[in-house]
Amino acid sequence: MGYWQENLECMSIDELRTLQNERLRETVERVYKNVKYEQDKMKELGVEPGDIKTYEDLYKLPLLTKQDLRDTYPYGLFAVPMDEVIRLHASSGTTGKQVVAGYTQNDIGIWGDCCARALTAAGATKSDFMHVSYGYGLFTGGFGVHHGAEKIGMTIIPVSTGNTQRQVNIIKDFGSTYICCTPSYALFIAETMKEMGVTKDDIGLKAGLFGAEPWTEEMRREIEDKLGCKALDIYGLTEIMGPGVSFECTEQSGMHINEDHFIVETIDPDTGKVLPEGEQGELVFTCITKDAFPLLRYRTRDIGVLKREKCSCGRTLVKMLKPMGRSDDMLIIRGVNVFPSQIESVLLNLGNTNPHYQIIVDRVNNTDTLDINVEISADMFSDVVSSLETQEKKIAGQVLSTLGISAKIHLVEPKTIPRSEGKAVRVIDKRKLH
Ligand code: DLL
Repeated sequence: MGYWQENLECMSIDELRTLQNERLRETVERVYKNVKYEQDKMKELGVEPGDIKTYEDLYKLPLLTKQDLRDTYPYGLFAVPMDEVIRLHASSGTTGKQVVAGYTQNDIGIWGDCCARALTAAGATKSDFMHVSYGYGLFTGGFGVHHGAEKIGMTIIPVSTGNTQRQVNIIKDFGSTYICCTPSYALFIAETMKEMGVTKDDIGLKAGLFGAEPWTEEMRREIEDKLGCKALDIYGLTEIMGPGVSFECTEQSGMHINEDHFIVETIDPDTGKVLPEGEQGELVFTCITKDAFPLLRYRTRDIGVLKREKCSCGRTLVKMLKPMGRSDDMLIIRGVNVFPSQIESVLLNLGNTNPHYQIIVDRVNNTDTLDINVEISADMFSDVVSSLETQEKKIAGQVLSTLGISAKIHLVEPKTIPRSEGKAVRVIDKRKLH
């Protein structure tokens, strides 16, 4: 597989650090000058741009959180005059105000390059057909991948979300060879294909770039098996750029972070202290090439692990392992920390359930309850009806032995759990409503 920008994706660590330091100094200067809010925060800590000489000085800068974005809503952290901003995107967020991101022409160009790297790493060339099922609109998914595919010169099919039967027909008739959507939607497409009598041999997908939500290795295997293509991970967030902050190569062992554009740190989510590279912690990104919205030390809430090692693909960019979830998605159930992705692993490892499940947490008589609704696969459904209870007990046993908490399992009929065209809703925490 080739590279999109070999000189940048494969540079030596010394070259990388030199480039990062230069870009960091320039960005900090510019942000200090143009963003009053950041200047005030730095002054409060007694830090001046001159104190930030290398990436090792980053820890001196204040951390930014979603609250800072809310406090400056909508444009308070923009570093250019609005007439240079040619695009706005936003993420809805479940609580509070949405996050608004702005882009200059140059920012859009860099975004395209980052996504073109991801697509090229997946083997895409200008002869390929790019089926984009991420939403186009304020969500960054559709446009981000689109810009990347356009740079490469792929034949783009900007389907956006919705009307899944039509999506299947398009994949088949238009000859889509690459697809981008959330991993949960990929499985919904696979399910719809089956209902329509379309097999993986009737379509010509080579690979898909799936992201925007956490997903497990087990889910990867399901998608690869059902769609007959390689399933690669792509990560990003509106605040930093959108998709393409990091991407997987065909080694499928973590996502290369575009470090010439973003410096990554991991911090202890409780104390904010920087952790040594390789330790699990909250990912923090600093943008070093963005004009319009260059966040410095933005706390993502995503829990990840960095791996700096020689990758067989030849890229030297540090890799982040699949984020296991967000610290604010972590459930604390009877004192035990649980990520929905851990439950997903247990369920899919059992083999006879579908990757469609919903976790319901509640509090009854001051005790947390955990219920998991999980669909049993259509083929198994008729076989095991008589022994549903045995199956439920078996799954509960696995959950208990793997996660250390007891759960009530409810096996439900195929297609009874709501499907999503975007990010799947995996958890209903009723405790928050009380
Ligand atoms: O989800 C951007 C995106 C679009 C990424 C398409 C990949 C593909 P937001 O809506 O702002 O942006 O949500 C960002 O989604 O902080 C993570 O918690 C989660 N997330 C994104 N990609 C992944 C992934 C887009 N590959 C938030 N694995 C992030 C796990 C992911 N979580």
